[in-house]
Amino acid sequence: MKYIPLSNDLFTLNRANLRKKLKPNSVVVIRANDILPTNADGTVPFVQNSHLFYLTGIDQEETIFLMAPDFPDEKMREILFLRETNEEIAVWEGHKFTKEEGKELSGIENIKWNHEFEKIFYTILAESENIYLYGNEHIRNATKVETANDKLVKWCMSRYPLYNYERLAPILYDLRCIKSKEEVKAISHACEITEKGFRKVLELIRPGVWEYEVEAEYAYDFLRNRSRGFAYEPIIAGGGNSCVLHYIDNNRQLKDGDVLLMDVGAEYGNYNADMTRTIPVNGKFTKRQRQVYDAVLRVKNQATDMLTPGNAIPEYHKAVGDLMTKELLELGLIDKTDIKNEDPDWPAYKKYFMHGTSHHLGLDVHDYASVYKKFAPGMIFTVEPGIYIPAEGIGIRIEDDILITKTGHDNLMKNIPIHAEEIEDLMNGN
Ligand SMILES: [Mn+2]
Repeated sequence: MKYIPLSNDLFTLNRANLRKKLKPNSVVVIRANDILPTNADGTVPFVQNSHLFYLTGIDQEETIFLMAPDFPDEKMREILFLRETNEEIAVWEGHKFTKEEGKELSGIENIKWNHEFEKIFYTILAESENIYLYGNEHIRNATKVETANDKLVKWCMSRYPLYNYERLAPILYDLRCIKSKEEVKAISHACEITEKGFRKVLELIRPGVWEYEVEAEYAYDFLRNRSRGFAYEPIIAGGGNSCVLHYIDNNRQLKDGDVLLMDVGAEYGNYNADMTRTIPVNGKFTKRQRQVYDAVLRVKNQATDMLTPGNAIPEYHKAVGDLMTKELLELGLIDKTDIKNEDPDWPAYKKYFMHGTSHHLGLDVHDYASVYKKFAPGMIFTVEPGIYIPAEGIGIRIEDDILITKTGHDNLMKNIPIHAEEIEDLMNGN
């Protein structure tokens, strides 16, 4: 990994918070994601299980974390199992964490090699009643792949069928949606790296540049700043492509008079930024583009004002829908009849703004918590309204990352240029 490790106080605090949520005589066990295959002997770059990282700070494959807070022998209450390295692994794959490093990164005292896991787990179970395991409960999770933790669940439940099983996911989702100071710092840093990339790109863009050249510029800047790279597949969408919500081909040439929509964020220390900016390819918005741009920006600003403690996603999304309806009327994209005849489940504004406005952001780009959970200090949300008009080849989305505070909110992207004139000035070297 390229980043400077986060303080192990963060992971120690996370474990302490989890401990408070467990039933008496419980065991928690969670393991690293698998390294996934591509073809032949190829593999996808390793991505750690975000919950295991949250509890241990360990960014390495084949890691297992075991916690049994009520176990009589204090030394056995928290154990981290690491992949045992050898000379061959050292030659082919390079360095793997030593026990000392595992301890330093995680704050966990008792570090074992992972071949010892089964025996120790069995010993701990002898004094336990409940076993907490992790299954992915994100409402949009639709993967067909069996994960390392899915396999652990199967193995554990067939090997030890007489224990009481509990779900780790709801507890971790609840804890993870409130970010600690250290986490806010990491996400803010990812936002700063994203800003650097954006400012560079503003100088580079002109008619004739290709979308992939823009993508390459961000990648260069992110890596130079100790980021692993993109937090998610970047969307670099010129002209009509800006209306394709998940456009990731990034293979077209930018044309005079077009807008360029860029939904791009840097990763840092496993934390993510999620930004969208839409700019004029030639450095000056047309009158129509500017009208739409300012409408989206007004909705974004008013939506941000509603990201305060006590509000919640369902009411919030409805209120943003009302703001958007007003703007679309002004732009002449919908009329009063459209609104009168609208389906309450799919209001008229959805024709031009068909996605949600906000999602949690953290170790996962789409961090997860119940949509009914009230906004609370420490939550970080994106705010990302858009208006997409395929008939005019104009798609505009503007997205910032917002921290909810006790008194309101703090925009973690407040330094990233957003006003139309500001963007035009920077593009024209003013
Ligand atoms: Mn987003």
